[in-house]
Amino acid sequence: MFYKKYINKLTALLILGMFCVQTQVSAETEVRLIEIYPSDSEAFTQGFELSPDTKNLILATGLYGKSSIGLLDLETGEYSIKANLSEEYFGEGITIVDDFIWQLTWKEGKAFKRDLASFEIVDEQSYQGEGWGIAYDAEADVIWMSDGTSVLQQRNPQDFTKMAELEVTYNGQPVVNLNELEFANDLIYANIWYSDKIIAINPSNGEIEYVYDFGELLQRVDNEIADELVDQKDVLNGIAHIEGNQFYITGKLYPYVLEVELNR
Ligand code: DDQ
Ligand code: CA
Repeated sequence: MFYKKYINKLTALLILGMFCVQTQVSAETEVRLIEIYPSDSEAFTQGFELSPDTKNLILATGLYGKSSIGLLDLETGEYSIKANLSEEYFGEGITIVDDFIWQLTWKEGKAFKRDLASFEIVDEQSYQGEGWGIAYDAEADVIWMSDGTSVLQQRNPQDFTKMAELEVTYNGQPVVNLNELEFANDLIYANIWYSDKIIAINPSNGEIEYVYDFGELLQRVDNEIADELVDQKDVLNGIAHIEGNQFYITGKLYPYVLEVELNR
């Protein structure tokens, strides 16, 4: 029958197509668990950073009336709040620049600049749109900021003025909901809201170079810990670079922090 050869051609095309997609997305990555630490399951984590002297793990939380910034002790899982935001602000990402911290707010269009040692507000700047994640590239001396769209904003780390925009894409398609950020290894690492994946973005063209899938690991850890706090946890959100390919990872209302290696 005449259509059979078309079916064969179609099948061949389909297989070829599948192969192309496969080869495009198959950059091999590995998430390797090093250690599990306790955390505060009441912390609605929105920002996560290791201080430059690696002595303090700084955490910032969200929700109206509950937004704060403070230190997380990995030995005990205790989160000690150093400053609270007033209740009209929903706290978002944080990043350290020299001896200060920028802290974003969700829909309030305000970035607070805090002293790294005292956490006191020393300046505040306004921006258009929402604030989600933020990360500092010390080498290029620029800030990267996410706002829930697929476009990252590059900002001046001193006065917060907007310098440029970068559309983030995967195989040419824009990727939205970029959340907590971290700059390391010449890449912008990002959580994606309501995803168990962390992506690594090339800052020169916005292309996602690596995808780290935490789904299986989180399932394994949750099964192991198996208490009700694990069931109450929200979305993966919190990337703090240690050194090389080592990171601390956590999420909103997570009772734990994972130390992992993100290998390519
Ligand atoms: N954002 O962080 C992704 C930008 C916004 C998160 C908003 C989550 C609202 C949750 C409200 C829960 C009330 C218990
Ligand atoms: Ca971070």
